[in-house]
Amino acid sequence: MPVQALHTRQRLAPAPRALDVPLHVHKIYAPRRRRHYVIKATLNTTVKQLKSIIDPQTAKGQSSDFANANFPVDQEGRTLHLGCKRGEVANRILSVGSMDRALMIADQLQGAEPGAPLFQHLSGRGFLTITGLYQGTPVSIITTLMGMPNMDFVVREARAVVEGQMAVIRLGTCGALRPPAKLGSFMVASPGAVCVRRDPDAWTFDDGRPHYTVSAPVPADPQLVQLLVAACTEHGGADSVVQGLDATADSFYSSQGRTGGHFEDVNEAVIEQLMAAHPQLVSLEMETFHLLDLARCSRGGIKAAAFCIAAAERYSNRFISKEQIQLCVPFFPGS
Ligand code: R1P
Repeated sequence: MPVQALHTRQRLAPAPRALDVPLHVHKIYAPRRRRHYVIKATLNTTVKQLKSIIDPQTAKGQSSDFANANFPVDQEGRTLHLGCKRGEVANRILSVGSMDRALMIADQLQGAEPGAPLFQHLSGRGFLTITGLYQGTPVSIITTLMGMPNMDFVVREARAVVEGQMAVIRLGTCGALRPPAKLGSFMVASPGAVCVRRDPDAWTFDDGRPHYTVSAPVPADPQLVQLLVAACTEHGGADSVVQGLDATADSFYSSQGRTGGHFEDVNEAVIEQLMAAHPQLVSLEMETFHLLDLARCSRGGIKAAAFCIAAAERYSNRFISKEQIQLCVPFFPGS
C-alpha cells in the first residue's frame, strides 16, 4: 500500500514488520520531541497500523452506525468525515493544508490543564484536528487537505459541532502572480477571492464558449483581515505582506494555467486573462474562495479570512525551498 506521509506527536510504535522490502521510508518530525523519526511503510502496512502509530485513539475506530443520511453523525455525535463531536473543536479554527504545517503550528498550543495533552483526532478520511489553548484561548488547527470539496467538509462539519460564532482563518500556500509578491511573501486576501473553474462543456460542445469560468469576488471579513495584516507585518515587516485579490482554482494544473503535454487543457492564456480581468489579483491557490463563500452563506455564524505564504512565483517560474518555507510557518497569527 503506498503511503503518502506519516506524522506524529505521540510516542511512535515500532515500524510495522513485514516480509516485504520497504517501499517507502519516511522521515517525520515530531515537534514536541524536537526530533525526527524514520518510518518504513511496506506493502503489508495496513491503514489501521498506520493510524495506530499516529493516533491510537483513532485506531480504535469510529462507530460504524451513522444516523441521518442528510447529515450523517454516529451515536456519539461524530461527523462522518472529520470524525469530531461537540467539545472537540474550538470556535477559533486555523485551517491548514498539510499535516506537517498543522503539527508545526500545534507546537505553540498548550493542553487544557498544565501538562495535559492536546486533543488530536485523525479521521479515517485523513482530516487531522488538533485542539488546545493558544495563550489561554481555545483554538483548533484542522487540516483541510486540498481543494474546495475538502474545505467544504471541514467548514460544514466543524460548524455542526461548534457552539456560537466561529472564526476560521486559512493559512495556506499559493502562487504569487506578480511583484512585489515574491517567494515567502505573506499574501493576505484582503479584498477576498474569485473562483476559477474548468468548464467541461467547452470540450463537450466545442462551440466557442470559454474553457474556464471566473466568478465574481467574495469578500473576506474586514476585521479578521486587519488582524492578519497586523500580525503578518509584526512577524515579517511591512515588505513581507502583500494584500490583494486571490483566485481559487479547481485544479492545481489546468485552471491555474500549468501546461503539459498529456492533456488538452486549452489553458495557455488563463493567468493572463485573469490578471487582465482583475488588476488587484495577486495569488492563486485552491481553497480560499470556498471558505469565504461558506462564511458568507453562514447566516452570520462564521467569519473568515485567509492568508498564504507564496510558495511559487508564477511570473518567474521559481519555487520556494524547504528551508525558506520553514522560516515562515512557525508564525501563528494573533487572536
Ligand atoms: C497545492 O499544492 C495545495 O497547496 C495550496 C493549494 O491551495 C493546494 O491546497 O495550499 P495548501 O498548502 O494550504 O494546501
